[in-house]
Amino acid sequence: MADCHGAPVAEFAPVGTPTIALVGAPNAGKSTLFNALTGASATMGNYPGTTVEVSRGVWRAGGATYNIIDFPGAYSLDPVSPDEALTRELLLDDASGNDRPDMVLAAVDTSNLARGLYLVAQLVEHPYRVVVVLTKSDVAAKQGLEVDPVALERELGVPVVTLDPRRRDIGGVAELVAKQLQQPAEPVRDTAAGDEFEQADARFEFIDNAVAAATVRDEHRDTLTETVDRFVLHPVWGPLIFFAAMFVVFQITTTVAAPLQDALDAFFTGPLSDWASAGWSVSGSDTRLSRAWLSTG
Ligand SMILES: Nc1nc2c(ncn2[C@@H]2O[C@H](COP(=O)(O)OP(=O)(O)OP(=O)(O)O)[C@@H](O)[C@H]2O)c(=O)[nH]1
Ligand SMILES: [Mg+2]
Repeated sequence: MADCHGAPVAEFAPVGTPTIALVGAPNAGKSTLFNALTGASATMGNYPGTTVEVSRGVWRAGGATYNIIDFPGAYSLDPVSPDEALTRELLLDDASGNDRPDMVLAAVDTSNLARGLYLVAQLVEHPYRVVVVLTKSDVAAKQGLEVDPVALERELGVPVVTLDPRRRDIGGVAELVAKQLQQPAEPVRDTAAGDEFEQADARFEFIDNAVAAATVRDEHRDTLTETVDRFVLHPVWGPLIFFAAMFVVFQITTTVAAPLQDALDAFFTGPLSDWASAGWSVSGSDTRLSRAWLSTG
């Protein structure tokens, strides 16, 4: 929808419209997906009772309409930031008194699969309908990594779809969301017995198995950053590179900067000063005064 100037404006869905929470690790592509789904017609504002800003929009997919809330990035439901606290509060504690979302769309960066799946591993222990959207498969492919969404779906127990939200190719996700909303909201996995550390260990094991089963190609090629890191973070080469870099900086500030400083100094006290005093004398000013002023600087 657009206003009379062609700019997108916020839409409001009728009461009773299903609400979908868009969650995932920071930088997973949530907002890009949100824009693709809603056509960027969003309202921004603090989530009620918090200082955390979220975007809300309406997604029209075929005959269906959904409210979408784009959450800030969260790696897990164990909050270490206000952003993560909001995700937990809304999805689990419901202490804010706001309506619980009917479904969760979890964006997971394929090139950081294990890291992105921790939140999913926690979500499937709760009574939620979850759909996983694998983003950045192009980035993963460049690193030699390819993930099979069907195998991942089998391992996780929730639907998985691969898409590039920048291309707005979102047909697949609409179908999965419509299907999931027909299903009862119930946990897919039991939370492991024991304390929170034992539960976290069980999730890591679950994720490792899922990643191993779903990875169809892993010819990991180092990115430029990883190659540089291998040298500069090396216990022997790292300090040597650091001292070499410091030496170069020191040399630049002394041997290279000193002649430049001298040249600038000579220019200001020589030709520039002569030119300015000549100009002043032509205009009738006191040449001796101006020359004295310029040479003292
Ligand atoms: N190459 C590639 N880039 C993508 C893809 N999806 C999203 N991006 C890019 O990833 C960057 C981060 O995307 P966002 O949508 O802002 O990520 P986010 O999850 O909303 O990030 P936070 O709100 O900070 O948690 C942007 O530059 C996107 O264009 C993808 O499938 N492939
Ligand atoms: Mg975002």
